[in-house]
Amino acid sequence: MTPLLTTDAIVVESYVGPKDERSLADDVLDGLTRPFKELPPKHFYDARGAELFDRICELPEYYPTRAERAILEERSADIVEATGAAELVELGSGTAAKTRLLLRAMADAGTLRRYVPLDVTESMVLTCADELVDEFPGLRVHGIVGDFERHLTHVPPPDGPRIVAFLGGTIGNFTPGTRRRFLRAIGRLLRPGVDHLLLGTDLVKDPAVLEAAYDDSAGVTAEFNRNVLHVINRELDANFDVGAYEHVAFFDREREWIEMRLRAERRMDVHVGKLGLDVAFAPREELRTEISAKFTVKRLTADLAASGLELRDVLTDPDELFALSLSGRPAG
Ligand code: SAH
Ligand code: AVI
Repeated sequence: MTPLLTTDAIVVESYVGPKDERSLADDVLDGLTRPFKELPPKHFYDARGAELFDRICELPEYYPTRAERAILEERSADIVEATGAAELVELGSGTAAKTRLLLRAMADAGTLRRYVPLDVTESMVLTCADELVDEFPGLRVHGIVGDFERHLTHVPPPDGPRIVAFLGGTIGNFTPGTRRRFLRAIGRLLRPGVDHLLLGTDLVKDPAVLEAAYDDSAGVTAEFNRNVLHVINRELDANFDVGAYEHVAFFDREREWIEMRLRAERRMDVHVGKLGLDVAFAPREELRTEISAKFTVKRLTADLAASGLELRDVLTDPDELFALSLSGRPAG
């Protein structure tokens, strides 16, 4: 662990370092040598990827952020009343833009004590810690720069009734088996009968609406998708011809998930210098970069139950595009 910042109100610890270059290296070695090439989505988010994601959230086609915000605007006070939360732990916190609505409701209820953001992007955790202690006098922030798949155990013990928030539909970026394992791991941060998980899930809907959200007319999602190749070029000394990969996004109706891929427009021979690895792409060969699962309440309930969590409430926006659910470990 490396301490990054310590003041009266803020502690920020980092659990990523040279070992995490390793994690990109392992993922590239493993993912690009498979019969069907694949990379995990966490490597999108360097500083440029985080900025592109912010732009995605503003796009007319990308409704999840606005829908989730609408629910939080309407229901944050109810969520705080139902949970009595004094502490908010947030996984994949990003800029914590929507989180402010929850923190405000906690402050208004007089319960707010601590915010614990966890994100892989260091600059995000540092900036939002700084901003939030200014915005909420008396708030303490314990920031964690880390990988939520590996570093959940570094979340400090609870300081009062806790909400663990996992917003934006990021849970949909896991494959189904990993998703349930991850929900179970989140459950270990919750005390039975006391703490809650607040989970954002995008809902199944018209495939045309879904596909437009992942293939916007301004091409921002395409840039976000290709950004992972820039990351590999820079971090692992590779020579992807980034512009020669086409953005592909489609809704898999059977699995009910969006899949994003990068399609090589011609034969490509890529060298990854730091790994001493040569990778060939056939013309039109595709590399899967992300899945984004869409949910029904039935599936959500089943996933939570399989992970030892009990659904308490499901909140949706007026158009039923997105759901925020509140769940917990059963008492006793
Ligand atoms: N919660 C915000 C941001 C969602 S974008 C919202 O709802 O708008 C996904 C966020 O998760 C990004 O900030 C990214 O840096 C972070 N992230 C992705 N994979 C991660 C991982 N494995 N560990 C920690 N953070 C991760
Ligand atoms: C972060 N995550 C929930 C986004 C999603 O919708 O799956 C990432 C994203 N990919 C393309 N656009 C946005």
